[in-house]
Amino acid sequence: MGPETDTSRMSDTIHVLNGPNLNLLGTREPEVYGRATLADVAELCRAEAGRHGLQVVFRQTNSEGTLVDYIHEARGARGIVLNAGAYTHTSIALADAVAGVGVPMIEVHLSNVFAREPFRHQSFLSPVAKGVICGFGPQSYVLAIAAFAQMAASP
Ligand code: CA2
Repeated sequence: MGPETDTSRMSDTIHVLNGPNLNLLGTREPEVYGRATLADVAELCRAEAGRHGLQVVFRQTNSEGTLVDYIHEARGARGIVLNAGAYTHTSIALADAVAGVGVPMIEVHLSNVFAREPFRHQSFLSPVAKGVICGFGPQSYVLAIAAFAQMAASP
């Protein structure tokens, strides 16, 4: 087994980080974001991670600086699943934080941002992401966790 296939020393923790207003999920705009709450999304993430023997740290903040701190605190993790909300479209600080920690990050969105307003088509995070998943509602998060599990199995 070469070093690229030896997952024995790899962290089994994935940090799922959520940005501004995602605490409102399930309470408003169900036609855009669905009826699941953020607690429901956390549960789906934990269930998917558990299927792969992985742990989840699930966090949400409305503050850009706190999101930078959460990204720093994910140093050493297997991966970061990041829904930065509207900061996706504005934040160089978040992009720098992701590039700085050296942890692979998958950008996720509940909605298909490319089917929405043009300002949502621009992401400062996509260039520093391993990949981007959008448009599948809470399943976007589940797919990202499955992708990390699969990347570890066959990088
Ligand atoms: O589709 C996504 O996941 C977004 O990241 C959600 C952000 C939006 O700014 C991005 O363009 C796409 C907005 C999160 C706000 O979520 C709410 C949920 C329910 C009610 C109000 C806001």
